[in-house]
Amino acid sequence: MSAGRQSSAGPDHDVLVIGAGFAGLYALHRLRTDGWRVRVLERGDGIGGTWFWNRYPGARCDVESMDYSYSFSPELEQDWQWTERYPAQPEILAYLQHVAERFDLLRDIELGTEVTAAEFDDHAALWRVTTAAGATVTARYVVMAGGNLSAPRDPDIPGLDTFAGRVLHTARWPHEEPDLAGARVGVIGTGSSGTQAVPVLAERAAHLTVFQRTANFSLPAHNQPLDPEVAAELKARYRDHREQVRYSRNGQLRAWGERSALEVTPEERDKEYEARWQVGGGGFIGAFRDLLADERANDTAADFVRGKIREIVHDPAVAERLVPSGFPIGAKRVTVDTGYYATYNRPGVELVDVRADPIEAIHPGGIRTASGDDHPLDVLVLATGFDAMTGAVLAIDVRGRDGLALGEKWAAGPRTYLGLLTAGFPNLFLITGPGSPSVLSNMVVSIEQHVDWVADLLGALGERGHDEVEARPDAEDRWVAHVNELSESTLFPRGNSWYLGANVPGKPRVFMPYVGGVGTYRRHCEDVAAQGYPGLTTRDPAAR
Ligand code: NA7
Repeated sequence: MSAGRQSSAGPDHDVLVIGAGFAGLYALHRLRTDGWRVRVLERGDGIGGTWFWNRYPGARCDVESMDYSYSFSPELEQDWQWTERYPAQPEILAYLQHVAERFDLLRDIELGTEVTAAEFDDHAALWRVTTAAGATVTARYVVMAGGNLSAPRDPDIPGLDTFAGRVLHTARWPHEEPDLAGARVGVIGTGSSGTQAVPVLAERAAHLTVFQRTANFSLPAHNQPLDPEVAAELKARYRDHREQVRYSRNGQLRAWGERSALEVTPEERDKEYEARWQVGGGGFIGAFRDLLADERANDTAADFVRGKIREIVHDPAVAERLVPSGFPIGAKRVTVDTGYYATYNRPGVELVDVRADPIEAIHPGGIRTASGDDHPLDVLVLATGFDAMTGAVLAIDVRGRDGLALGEKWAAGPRTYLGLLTAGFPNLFLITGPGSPSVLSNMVVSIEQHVDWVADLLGALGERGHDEVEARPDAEDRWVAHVNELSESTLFPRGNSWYLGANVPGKPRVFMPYVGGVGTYRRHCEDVAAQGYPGLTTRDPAAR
């Protein structure tokens, strides 16, 4: 590629990348290889993004390790050895550190640098980016690689700041592991983070109280050491495998059932569910083609999991509290756990249903619920989730053409073209932004696809001699309508989930990810590029 030629005058950098997780690291590598002068600004004191911050006990990816890894380097994928079927947080972080060193990325990353504002200068066609330390840097292009689940949320519960013990958020877990021996620990939240942390916290604490507002569907991971022979066999055909993954439904090669759950006998159905339950992981939800489209089909899968919960949990009253109801399985993110339900059979583990008996207040000694019950605690763990998908981008005061604030433009929900650009904000790219498969996919696959698409676009722009690119409002409108229409044909919007912004008071309820599948989406993006980017306007610097 012959980029970088626009770099001689003007901005400090060709490209500023915000965030040094999976997305930022690959963006730096790819764009720098293409000849651009790239700088990465990262808020954390280390690289790794999600995996730098979410170091709570039990933190593990719910995508298998051989797939949750970069595909851009055949040598890297051959050299790196994963040790478990599902990678734990320390191993992912070690992998990213290896990648950063192997590709000499660290020299272009500024750690401990939080971006607070980014303003587009119409006249000069560049972005002026401000950091929390007050520094200003300029760049022609900005790549938002701050992650989909990186703006943690504290619960809005009175008295949180009066708690006398230690408060730990799963997404800001301390680097020095807290000693919980002898402690009475409370956990608020039973999403993926809570569900993964609870079994490990139960082993470490003297007493564990879990405060559950919504019972979630959780599937066993059946995590195990990765058999070196299985890994070697996959490595022998890794290139083909990666290619198939790129055009798959969700960035993982799963067997997606082609039958309807309603066209088979109850026995056949249960046999299929049981087989998938035994395999473990999220593939359960692909047992039949209509589980996320038809409520009656969905009920059969939900009932199967409810039966499993009742089987695993000895105390029937506790089991009933853990049985989810009121939303389809899969409409809220299904969690993938290791021994979650069985943890409630341990002595010293208590489940409080705060939907039935809401938390009234946190006080210095613990948590009091509306019924007057008091739960004394020494440590309070918040597994209360994130302002998902838009939180990290909107935490920055982003201003586009004519000073338009992104927060204003997205006041009724995020609007993007392909989840990659947003009209009125030239030269700004969103990696795995709302309107793309993002959180419904294997993130690494989607990240690589987005970074490559942006890099190819910048290359094409350079060839035209242009240095400004922007989504056309009409193309964006059509994309937003398409994304909405697709999600409305599924059960997803019925989940009241963070996919919809439902966990953040006041956040507009818009189903944010693209549900049409990773392969379909990729083909669409490829077509857009092959047709010369009809949804974009590009500009010649001479016209300024
Ligand atoms: P989630 O999935 O958003 O889970 C947050 C949990 O915290 C969920 O159970 C919430 O209950 C609960 N919560 C939030 N606020 C409160 C208050 N005020 N009171 C009681 N309970 C509360 O976040 P995670 O970190 O677990 O997972 C996020 C994603 O990261 C995950 O899906 C993977 O993709 C990785 P609610 O359901 O809202 O009733």
